[in-house]
Amino acid sequence: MILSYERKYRVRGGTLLGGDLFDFWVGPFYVGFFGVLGAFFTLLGTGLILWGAAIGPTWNPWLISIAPPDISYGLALAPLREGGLWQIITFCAIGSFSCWALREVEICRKLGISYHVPVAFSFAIFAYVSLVVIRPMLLGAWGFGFPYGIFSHLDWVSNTGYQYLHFHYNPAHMLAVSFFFTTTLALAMHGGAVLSAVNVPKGEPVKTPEYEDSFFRDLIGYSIGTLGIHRLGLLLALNAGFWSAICIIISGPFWTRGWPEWWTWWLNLPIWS
Ligand code: BCL
Ligand code: UQ2
Repeated sequence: MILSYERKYRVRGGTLLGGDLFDFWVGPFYVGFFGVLGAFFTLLGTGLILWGAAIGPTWNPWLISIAPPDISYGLALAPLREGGLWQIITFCAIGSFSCWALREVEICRKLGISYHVPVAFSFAIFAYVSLVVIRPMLLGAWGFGFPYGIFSHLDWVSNTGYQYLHFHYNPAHMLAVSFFFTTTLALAMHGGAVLSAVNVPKGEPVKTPEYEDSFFRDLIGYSIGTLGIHRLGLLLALNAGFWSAICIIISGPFWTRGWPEWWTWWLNLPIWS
């Protein structure tokens, strides 16, 4: 189904690759070169996960896992059953996520809007790439990537965390966690503010944004404003993903001991030591 106003926004051009060739829609979906290439990566990657499950020991969805190669393979390619599958699946995943981001860019260009959404998604891609490419390369083996499985990736996070004794002491992890929590606080406040203003008795006009400003000025003497709350939300969310990526990249490549020990510089400041 196509909405009445949609035709107006279905304009030619704005493509980065492929020119007019893939410049069409299938139902509500814009396709584009990156739609076609992305679908290829997605189908191949998903197919390989299914194959990996089929040659594995279980079909229990909680236990299916596709592991990276042993550390002894270093940064070489491994045989398919020895982590090679994981390597191709990782390649497909990055290809698929990148195509998705570039398809977002093409849609932005068609509409003449800015690139905030693809920029935001690229922070999520960065966090994923930090786990399966950047950190493994800095440590010298694909085996440092995390396994693709529900329980197995949880085990990886736990094991990796305890390798540094107490991951809560990782300063970048502290920032990431705080940004995640603040993001949910901001979204809850914003969702609540908007709903409270539009939730009027039947037949009455909804309240204007001035009511939202007034609510927060009455409460805390400050309103960040209707545009401002969205800027803040984006800033908080991007920082959550960014500091997540940093916290794992520095664990191993730049700090090999327990994270509690990192804080000795602070404990040893001449002010109190
Ligand atoms: Mg910790 C990481 C919070 C306790 C060890 N930890 C994280 C971060 C986050 C966090 C800051 C994971 C989010 C992230 O990377 O997003 N940890 C957190 C909290 C606590 C906590 C809140 C808590 O105690 C309350 N952590 C602990 C304990 C340690 C510990 C103390 C274990 C014992 N923690 C670790 C380790 C790691 C973390 C080790 C990490 O490696 C991880 C991290 O920082 O990773 C970067 C970023 C988002 C992504 C990576 C998602 C990317 C999405 C991609 C691009 C798109 C996917 C598309 C999808 C496949 C499509 C689906 C299709 C549709 C369904 C149709
Ligand atoms: C606001 C505003 C909105 C909002 C919200 C606020 C009218 C509809 C939630 C209030 C936000 C503030 C005071 C910032 C809070 C700071 C952090 C770090 C959570 O003023 O303008 O628009 O939704």
